[in-house]
Amino acid sequence: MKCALVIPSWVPEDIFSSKTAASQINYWQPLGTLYVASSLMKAGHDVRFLNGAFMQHDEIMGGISKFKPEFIGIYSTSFGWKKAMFTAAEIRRGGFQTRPYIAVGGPYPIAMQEKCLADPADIDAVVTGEGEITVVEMLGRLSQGKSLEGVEGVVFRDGDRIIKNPPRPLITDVDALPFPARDLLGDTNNYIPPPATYKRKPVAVIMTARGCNRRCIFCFQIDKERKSGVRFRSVENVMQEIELCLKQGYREIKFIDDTLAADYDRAMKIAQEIKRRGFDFTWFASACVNQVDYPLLKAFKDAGCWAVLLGAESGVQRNLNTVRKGITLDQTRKAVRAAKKAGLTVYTPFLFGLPGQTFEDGLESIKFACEINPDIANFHALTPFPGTELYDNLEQYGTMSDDLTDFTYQGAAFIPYTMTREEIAQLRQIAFKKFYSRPQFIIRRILNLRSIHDVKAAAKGFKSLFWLWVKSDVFHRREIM
Ligand code: B12
Repeated sequence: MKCALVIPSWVPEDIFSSKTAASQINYWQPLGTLYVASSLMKAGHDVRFLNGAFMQHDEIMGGISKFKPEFIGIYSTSFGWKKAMFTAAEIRRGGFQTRPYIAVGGPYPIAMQEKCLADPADIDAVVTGEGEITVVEMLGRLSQGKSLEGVEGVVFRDGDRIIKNPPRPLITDVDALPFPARDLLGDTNNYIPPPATYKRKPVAVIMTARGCNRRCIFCFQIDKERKSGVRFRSVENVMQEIELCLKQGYREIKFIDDTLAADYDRAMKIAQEIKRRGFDFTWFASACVNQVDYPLLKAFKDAGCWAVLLGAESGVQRNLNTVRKGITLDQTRKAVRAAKKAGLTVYTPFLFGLPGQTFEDGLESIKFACEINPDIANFHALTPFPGTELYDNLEQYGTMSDDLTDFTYQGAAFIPYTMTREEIAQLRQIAFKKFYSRPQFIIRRILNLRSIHDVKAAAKGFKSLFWLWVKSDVFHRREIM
């Protein structure tokens, strides 16, 4: 069958203040959709990928009318749902000779399931979990004009009935999955992370394991109950994907595992194998602060890793406990120190608007960020994504925006009972200003400039800093353009 996989059109200003978008925008490869694509291609289907991160809506519609797909799969986050529905409605208005079958997938449909089939009836089905096997089975049925009855992991429209099939069990043999179809990406240089978070390009994204066995109340996971823990790919399988990426010309890899160190020995093995095989690429990984130590981080460094993201989230233990982060402040201090000693650039995200967090707690977190002194700190606003414990028990924690386009970590979607929306925006402004205006930070940043790219990244950072000093409401709810 002819299949089009679509990420609806979006622009950075849909998410970020135009004043800071340049230093914040992230274009990691959409791995999930590329996994679905490679499974469809392996099953013999003709697949096109239309990524709205780099295409206007009309271009997407033009691509669809030219290709005339029989099946259209639309990806959606919560932020992207309105755009997904709009895209489906536009396709229906397109009046194609053969009515394409439209299915949606991704974080929002996985969380909302049959609710995604509420009127208007533009969307035919929802893939309610991992899509690789499910979508191939769906097309097997559709190509024979058969019903989707019994296909696990699908909710579908049958006339005016909505049929909800049992969920598809999570894929355990992750080694068996074909590697993501990166060939469908077009110009790979488009897919760059935020300026200060990569060294070389093009940058590939790899996920060496699926899932997380932590229970942070704000984190969306396909495996909501964390019943399957972490599903690891073999080190050999990961090495083969790295090798393929290097053959495809990638020079940097971002490992997007929620934590690459979920299994300490395996993480050490991955680093040692990269070194032993002499793979020439730089890489960036994320890890939980109480899963790493100096020997492991040094092994990362020796294998080409230049930066590590350590999820600090807050500088107040009570706040960390409320969101069940499962770490201590001392573990964060120790991990940041060890990473610096290993010569790695340290990146720590913080969250404001945590349930129970007060404005004073927020100021305490900013103090903590300056104390541990990472190379890069980001200050997000907690977002109650559907499918999370926070979302499911919202009234226990605070209030939520009813505008899905606010679900972007940028500060309008969730307000704890202990703070106001204004205070969250104010804290983010104070945090970025205070952290990035410290003389020691500016001197270190200038002394660490090693390439034109570093200078450009620093320039974008200082431009954002300039606006943070000039404008007092950079993070206040963005006026709808
Ligand atoms: C890579 C990534 C990105 C990339 C690419 C996203 C894209 N597809 O366009 C970039 C950097 C552009 C991005 C941007 C954003 N992201 Co993002 N991102 C991720 C990340 C880190 C990895 C996604 C991934 O590849 N996972 C691995 C694969 C295996 O899982 P998967 O994507 O879920 O895919 C499976 C299923 O969903 C399904 N599936 C996937 N695609 C499709 C498509 C079809 C048609 C079908 C049927 C099925 C299907 O099958 C896949 C294979 O099993 C996730 C976190 C995570 N660990 O998943 C956050 C995540 C998806 N992002 C998130 C958010 C909030 C955003 C932003 C709003 C953030 C921001 N401030 O910029 C924007 C919104 C962009 C948009 N257009 O909606 C949230 C979404 C939560 C929610 N419920 O809405 C997540 C879950 C992070 C989190 N934990 O909070 N993101």
